[in-house]
Amino acid sequence: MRAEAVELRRVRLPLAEPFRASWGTQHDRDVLLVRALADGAEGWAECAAMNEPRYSPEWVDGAHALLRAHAGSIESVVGNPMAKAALRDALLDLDLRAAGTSLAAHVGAVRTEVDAGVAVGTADSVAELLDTVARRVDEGYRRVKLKIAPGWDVEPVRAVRERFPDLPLQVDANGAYRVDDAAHLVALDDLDLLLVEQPLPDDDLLGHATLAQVLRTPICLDEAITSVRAAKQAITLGACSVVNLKPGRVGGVEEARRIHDVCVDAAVAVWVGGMLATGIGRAVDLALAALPGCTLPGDLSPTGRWFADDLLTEPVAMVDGRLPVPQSPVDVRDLSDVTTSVELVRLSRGA
Ligand code: NPG
Repeated sequence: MRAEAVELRRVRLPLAEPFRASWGTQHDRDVLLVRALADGAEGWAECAAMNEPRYSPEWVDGAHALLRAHAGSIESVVGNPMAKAALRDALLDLDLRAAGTSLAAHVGAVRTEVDAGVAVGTADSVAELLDTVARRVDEGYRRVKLKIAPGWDVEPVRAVRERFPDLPLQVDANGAYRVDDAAHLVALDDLDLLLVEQPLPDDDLLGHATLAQVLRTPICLDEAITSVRAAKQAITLGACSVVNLKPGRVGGVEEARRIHDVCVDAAVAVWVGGMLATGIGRAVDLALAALPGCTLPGDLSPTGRWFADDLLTEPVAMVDGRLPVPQSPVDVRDLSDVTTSVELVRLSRGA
């Protein structure tokens, strides 16, 4: 279906708890929503770009400006995968709604529910970290990921492992180490971790391949996997044996599906990452997590984990540590009370 225009809508949502990453602490999420419009029909997507460009070069104001200026010719734009993903996935949602096909069916989902996993940020003390992890385990999450950074790694992770000997546990460095840290990181090998995620900077594939020779713990890449080509290179170089799939990071759900397929062919395990998604983005994440190659639990939590009051959709609830995979398009509620701006961009070409 040919879209005539896209609505670019910004909503500001307070986070139910602060999000602490190595690059800072965030208290709210300024979300860009894209609504594709055609002949009375609509399609929705959420842009993964964050308030600030600290996880990757994109940020919400940049993605917004890019789509305002280039929505009609997005396929000739270089880079900017999160902005592209938002537009492409809104257009895909428009088509799927019109066809009455669920995204889960479209991508080839093979499960109707998936295991929930949770990411736990750095803490001020090991005691505080243990309390947080205990709370998450009580809530029923089936896997916990701990953020690590130089100065906050082996000791806190060991404490969590000692307190929870059977907990499926993994760590994420968001690129905070250098290959020279290999001798230090090797201590993680005794802690029975599922994987260590993106230990080195996103452009250091060779460093990851070197590290993979030294560590027994499987290396997973996140930031480094920006496309099918990047995935093939990383796998061929031996830079990773696990891949974190995020549709925003790779330019949309179709590229994410292709990366999944490349990983399955190479016997590389896949799981779906999270970027503080509202119910709109979460539905996409859940459909991908139901693919056959997604054999590890994702960073997938109920919507209430990040957004206590301001849900954009029906809440996604966790039951017995699992989340349902949506079988129909999400119902987006009236957003007027959380909208900070809205504009219409006509698509004169392509799209
Ligand atoms: O539950 O959605 C979630 C958050 C999981 O911590 C999480 N994601 O590095 O993967 C990550 C991290 C992240 C969050 C990255 C926001 C970028 C933005």
